[in-house]
Amino acid sequence: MTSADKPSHVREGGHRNGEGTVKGFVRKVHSPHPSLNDSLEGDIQAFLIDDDLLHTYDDLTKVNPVTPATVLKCLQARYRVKVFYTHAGCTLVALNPFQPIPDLYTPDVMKEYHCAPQPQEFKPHIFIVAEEAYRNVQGQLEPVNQSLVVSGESGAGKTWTSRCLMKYYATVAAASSVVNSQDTVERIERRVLDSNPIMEAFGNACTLRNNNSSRFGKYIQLQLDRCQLLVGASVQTYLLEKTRVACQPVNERNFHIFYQMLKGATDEQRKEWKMPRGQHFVWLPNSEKPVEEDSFQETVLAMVHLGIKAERQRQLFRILSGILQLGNLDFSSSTDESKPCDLDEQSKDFLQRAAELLCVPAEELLMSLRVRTLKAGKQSVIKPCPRSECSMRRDCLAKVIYAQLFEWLVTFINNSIRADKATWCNFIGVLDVYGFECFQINNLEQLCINYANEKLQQHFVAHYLRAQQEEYVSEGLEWSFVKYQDNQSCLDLLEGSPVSVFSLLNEESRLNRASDEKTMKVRLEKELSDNANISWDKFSKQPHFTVAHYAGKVTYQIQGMVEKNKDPVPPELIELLQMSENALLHHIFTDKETVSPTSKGLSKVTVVSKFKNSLESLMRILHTTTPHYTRCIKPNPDCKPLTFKKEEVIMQLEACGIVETIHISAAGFPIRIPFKGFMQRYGLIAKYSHFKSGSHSVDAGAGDILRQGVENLLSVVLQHEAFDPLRKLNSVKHNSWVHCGRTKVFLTQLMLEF
Ligand code: AOV
Ligand code: MG
Repeated sequence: MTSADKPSHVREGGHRNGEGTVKGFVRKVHSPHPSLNDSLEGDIQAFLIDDDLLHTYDDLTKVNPVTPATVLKCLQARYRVKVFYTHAGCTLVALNPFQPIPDLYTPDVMKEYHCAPQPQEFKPHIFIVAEEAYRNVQGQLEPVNQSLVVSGESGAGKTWTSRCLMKYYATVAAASSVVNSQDTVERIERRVLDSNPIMEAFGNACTLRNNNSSRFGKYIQLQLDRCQLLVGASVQTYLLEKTRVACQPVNERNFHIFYQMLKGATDEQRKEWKMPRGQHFVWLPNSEKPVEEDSFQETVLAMVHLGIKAERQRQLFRILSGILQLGNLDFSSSTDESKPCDLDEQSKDFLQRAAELLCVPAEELLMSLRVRTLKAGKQSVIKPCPRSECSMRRDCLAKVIYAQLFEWLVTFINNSIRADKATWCNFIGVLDVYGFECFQINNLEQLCINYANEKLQQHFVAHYLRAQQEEYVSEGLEWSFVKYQDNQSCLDLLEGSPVSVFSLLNEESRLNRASDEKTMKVRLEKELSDNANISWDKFSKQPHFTVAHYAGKVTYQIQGMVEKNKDPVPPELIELLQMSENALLHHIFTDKETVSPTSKGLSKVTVVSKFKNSLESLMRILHTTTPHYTRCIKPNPDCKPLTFKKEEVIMQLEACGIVETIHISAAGFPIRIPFKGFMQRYGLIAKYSHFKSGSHSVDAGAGDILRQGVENLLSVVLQHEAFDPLRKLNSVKHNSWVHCGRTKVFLTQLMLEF
């Protein structure tokens, strides 16, 4: 490619593998790593490169020396000139611009990356990761499924990045023949993309950290056929934060879909949904706040594309509106304890509306909310509930409906986008979970979210930081071990056995004790104080515990945690919903496939047990794939455009172990090919190419003979004139680019590119 044909994305300075890399190319492991407390200025002085060139460093492994301060300075310099992606060895760092960047994600740019013989030569971009995974699917010897793991704290840009990745594949891997013009159902790529606005409308909400915060986790597998075309997809979701439906933290909002309805409904719909203009809904705080994701039309259009028929949509929106009406019910205590709680006139009106929208008898609805039925053998006794329990039942009804509706949607989406098993053979998985979060008040929701992030970090630690280095050692490579922060002890604290936060929570949940807060606190203190990741503030009056997560310390309040973990659903509520004449509501509470055991009110499976199991099965899938990591960084806590706060960024870099990653990548050999594969791949080339020395035998054999063969082959290949520039560039012996281990050949990226 001449410089004239190079698209704008081709690197200018070429600091990943061009001439400017001489210093950086000499692999050096700098340890111990200076910590944040070290003088930043001191580190900067040790910087061997010109400050003016800092922004040209496309790969942090080329920065010399690699310290938190130099990495930070480089990223800041790049951010200043609006360069948001930087390689960090095996990972890609993505800085959130917090403003739309025109021309960065257009289909033309996608095609340029896709068609490039060497996309790595282009400027760092999420599309390089996407393309690498896409090419990897074919595998060196056999096809391998790929996973794109996107991580970062809340608001860092994971969901945005996942959308970009999906758009990329929907563009470059489009199976253009699958067009269904007669039907309203759109072609598959469109449908896969349309699953996003629907899931975000129902599963995202405005929080203090992110106006479009994901309140569920998702792993979407993009299914590819033999020709690498996108033929379908399937989504797995993880623990929706359903408490938000009935209780929104101060200054936060409910799920987008409710506000979309409120804003986007036609007069006719308002009438049907009993949502007159100006009506206040208790469960819709901060409605006036303008949030970009409030496009009702977009959500409805996506539903149409996915094949959700008009009548189903009608049922769905009536249910949602029914939920909102429930939120306006206010019970007042009855003076006579033997009598059920009362409703004021206004509440009676909302009860009537809710009953109509949910298509259940108003009397039955009221009964299920304020009266408990105790079954003793064949007899049943009814007992009025105190006011607090009535409210709890009302909230529970809303939550169980919403959670089931969400599950139904996900199942519907899957049925609409999933390819027939016979048509696809490989997948690329995109993982986007809720990011690490720490609020003033944190409860079971944050504990689960942060636990999910610990699991992902552990996957990275185990797969990359630990396994890569262990492999060097076991393969007999000389290697000075890079120390890293292992978060295993935090995971042991949370989920380990025999005792952990989860095991104690589960025990307390099963015991059905009244004052569970205090006993929980005492047990945590007594049974887990050996673990250095847990602590308590002696002066705090609230029962709490503090966990030192890899991404920072979070204090969790214990109050309400055990109850949330039990997540009980009174059976009367389920019986009521099964009575509904709203076909969708009836369906989701009677259909065997969608009704989960918990919604029957029978199950003893706690929230954390279920979540732990689902994450473990996710980890098992991830382990069978080749992972690609993208670290999203939130450059400032206020989501301000183009604002870079050093303290914020360095904390995130340190938490995810970026410096250690760079050290291992810079000094390491990211490409490993088993001897046999190596011989199959390069043996022939060696035989038929014109080498300066052709006297070596390059035949494959077994065991040591095979290794000898590989060594011979390597020494032949390395004499080839193609490697002259590399030799000139770098006076170091060839074993810094390639190494022959016990069973594998280790190559640097650079070597493979030659
Ligand atoms: P998250 O997924 O990591 O948070 P998002 O992907 O929702 O964060 O990003 C937050 C906001 O940052 C988005 O709504 C965009 O406005 C902006 N943004 C992110 N990436 C880009 C980009 N590449 N270009 C322009 N704007 C961007 V959470 O879901 O809260 O953990 O639970
Ligand atoms: Mg998100």
